[in-house]
Amino acid sequence: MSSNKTIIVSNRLPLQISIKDNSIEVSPSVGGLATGMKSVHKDGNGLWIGWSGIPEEDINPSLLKKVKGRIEEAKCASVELTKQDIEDYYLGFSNRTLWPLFHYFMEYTEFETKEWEAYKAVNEKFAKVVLEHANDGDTVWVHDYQLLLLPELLKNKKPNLTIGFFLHIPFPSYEIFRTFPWRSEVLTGMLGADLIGFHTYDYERHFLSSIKRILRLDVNFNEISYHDRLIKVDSFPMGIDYDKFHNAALEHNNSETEKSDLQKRLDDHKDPKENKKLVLSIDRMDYTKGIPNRIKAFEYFLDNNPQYQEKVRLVMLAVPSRSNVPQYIKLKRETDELVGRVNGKFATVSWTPIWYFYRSLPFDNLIDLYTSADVALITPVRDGMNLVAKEYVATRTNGDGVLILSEMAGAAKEMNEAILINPNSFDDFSNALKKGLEMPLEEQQSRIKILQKRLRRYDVEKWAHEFLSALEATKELKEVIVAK
Ligand code: GDG
Repeated sequence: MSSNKTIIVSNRLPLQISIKDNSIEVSPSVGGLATGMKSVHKDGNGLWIGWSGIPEEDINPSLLKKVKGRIEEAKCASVELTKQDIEDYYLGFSNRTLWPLFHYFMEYTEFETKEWEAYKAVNEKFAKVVLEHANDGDTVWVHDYQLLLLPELLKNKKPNLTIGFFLHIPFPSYEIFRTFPWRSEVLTGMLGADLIGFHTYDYERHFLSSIKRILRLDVNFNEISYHDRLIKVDSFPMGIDYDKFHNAALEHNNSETEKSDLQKRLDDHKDPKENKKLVLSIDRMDYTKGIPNRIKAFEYFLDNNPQYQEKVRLVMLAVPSRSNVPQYIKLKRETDELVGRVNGKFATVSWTPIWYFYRSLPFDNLIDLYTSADVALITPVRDGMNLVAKEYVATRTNGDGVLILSEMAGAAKEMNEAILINPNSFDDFSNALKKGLEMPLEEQQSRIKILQKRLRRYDVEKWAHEFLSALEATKELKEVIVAK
């Protein structure tokens, strides 16, 4: 039996760590990535490397030793980051440069040399920890835009590692990417991987176009020749933990399950006889998610369809995110003002058009929202994939419900049975919402059924498995090249 191991690397470890009065609590975090990786990570030889979420300065050396021990018990290893690293590499270069640039927000993109230097230094910190744990023959799967340089740093030191890289956000078109001062360094950083994966074929195409035009490398279909190596590029649309969401919804709909307070309030507004309906949106509070546009479009809809006033409520959950980056502070202010304006304009004694929550809710409440929504309004202006759209569909255990989805989300590529819209067009928006609210039950059911079938088949475990199988196959490619 091979003793080679698989190492997963991401900016954050899949753990919630809290320290109070010298006592340490470690619990697993429940994000999509952690779920997808569960079987890979639990496997005898699995290891996950990332930042613990606690700045180096906040732990004294003896406590750090204990924390590291606890992290090790969870089959993880931590990369230590200082407050300055977090400021310059994470909040700075990752979230004020790469995130806006890759989501086509040029006006928000800052090019700061100091932050680029910090980004390089932190990628080296990650490389150091990975190299301490990785042996020749091991497989390393690197995740996302915070670690674009890591594949090359690893490959240079240990060419016999098999390295995969997956980008969870869009890869922008060449015309955007060419504006980036460190474009060549980032591309060669990624080329340390043997397999590079994206959510969609379009992101893959954009990446290959930049490889050809910036690095002038030979690209043959989806293979890049680079020095004496062949690098594979492919798309792997990420799925969700379908059973978890579907089963939670079944449990929720069971008449014996006690209703939460939130559920009771949601029920208050729903009344099919009176045509009273709930429309739902859930996102991180991020400018890529199109929140202000959605509120303005909802106002436009109510203005143009007065018969829906007092009938339709938009329940909008915006989860706090990166709330110390200036553009996020501005977005929060704008959202608060717009919600206030629309509610002030239309509200009556018995109806508030927008129910706005700025917080994170526990999983059970998330299920309350998904199962109660007649329509889900998922309208990012740019989004790598968007898992919320998929989770909504998975919870529709009665087969009803309508998904309105932005064409700008990667998920739109696999979810043709949703009502797809251009989120920049208020008319598109308003027509889609009217169509969704009026869609006959049979049509809802036939669309949801097809979507569910697809999501159930290609869930997050399958996604992880397909990526790793394709990565494994690159080893054979390597052997053929060596044999030549
Ligand atoms: C990035 C890319 C890509 C949300 N609110 C609560 C909560 N959530 C969970 C949802 C969902 C997740 O957060 C959000 O995932 P998304 O995919 O929608 O968005 P990003 O965070 O921007 O993720 C994205 C993804 O990476 C994966 O590759 O799809 O395009 O931007 O799972 O359920 N969970 C709980 N409470 C909340 O209040 N418990």
